[in-house]
Amino acid sequence: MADLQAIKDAVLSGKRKDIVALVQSALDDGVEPEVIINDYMIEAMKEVGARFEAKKIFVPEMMMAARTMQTGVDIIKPLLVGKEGGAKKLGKVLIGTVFGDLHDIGKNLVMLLLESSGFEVVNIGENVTPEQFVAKAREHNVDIVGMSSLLTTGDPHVKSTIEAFKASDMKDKVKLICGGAAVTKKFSVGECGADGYATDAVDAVRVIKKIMNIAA
Ligand code: B12
Repeated sequence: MADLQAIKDAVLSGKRKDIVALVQSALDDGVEPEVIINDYMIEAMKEVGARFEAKKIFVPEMMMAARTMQTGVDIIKPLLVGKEGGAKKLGKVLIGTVFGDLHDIGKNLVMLLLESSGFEVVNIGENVTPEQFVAKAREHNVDIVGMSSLLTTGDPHVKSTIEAFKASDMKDKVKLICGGAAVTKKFSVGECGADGYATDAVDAVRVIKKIMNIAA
């Protein structure tokens, strides 16, 4: 019988060596990959954040948890991405984490879910300047640009990235969507003028389909 709580505990305590066998055993028992990610690994990362905030753990522990989660996601990834096979792509999305921010787990999950939902995704990494966002969107001729921001110090960079798009030749070509723990709909859409905001990876797929007028 799959021990799903043990998956959560392994991420929480950064037991990277254990996660492979635990996730594999859950998959072998028929647990849906989405359930493992959403209900156990993401929940564990939320708890990690709360413990960090309460000064019960520090950056090294947070790093171990993040690496453990990434290792678990790597096992699940082929299963999710394989789902859409060679089907025609719904659209092209560029995704990156804003300047000054190195967090990538959430962004990579959004990418994974978009790919498994039939989108082509170009991942331009972390610590991306507004100029790089615009240049890469032009180079790859994308429909949507996703910005991830986990640090509240990233707010000005979210704003300046949106401004850079609005001042560029890309302004009528791409739609902009924001997400990440530091961003709100009020800030990104209301104050900065993004086209959309999503709370999590599932919501990101829903919002992007809505923006692109694709039936859910
Ligand atoms: C893991 C982690 C780290 C890891 C990152 C490893 C990695 N490879 O990403 C490490 C240890 C490196 C790290 C470093 C730091 N971190 Co940190 N980190 C976290 C932690 C615990 C979890 C983040 C995470 O991966 N969550 C799991 C994923 C699945 O969730 P998510 O990122 O929110 O993504 C989901 C949604 O937000 C959304 N989404 C995300 N991106 C996008 C993009 C788009 C387009 C869309 C539509 C949706 C979307 O969908 C995702 C999937 O569902 C958070 C706590 C938290 N609650 O967020 C702190 C947290 C973000 N970190 C914090 C801090 C302070 C730091 C450091 C400054 C610490 C330090 N003193 O050095 C550094 C900053 C380094 C830098 N320059 O970026 C603070 C930020 C506080 C603030 N108000 O700004 C937090 C909130 C912790 C806390 N409670 O204090 N961190």
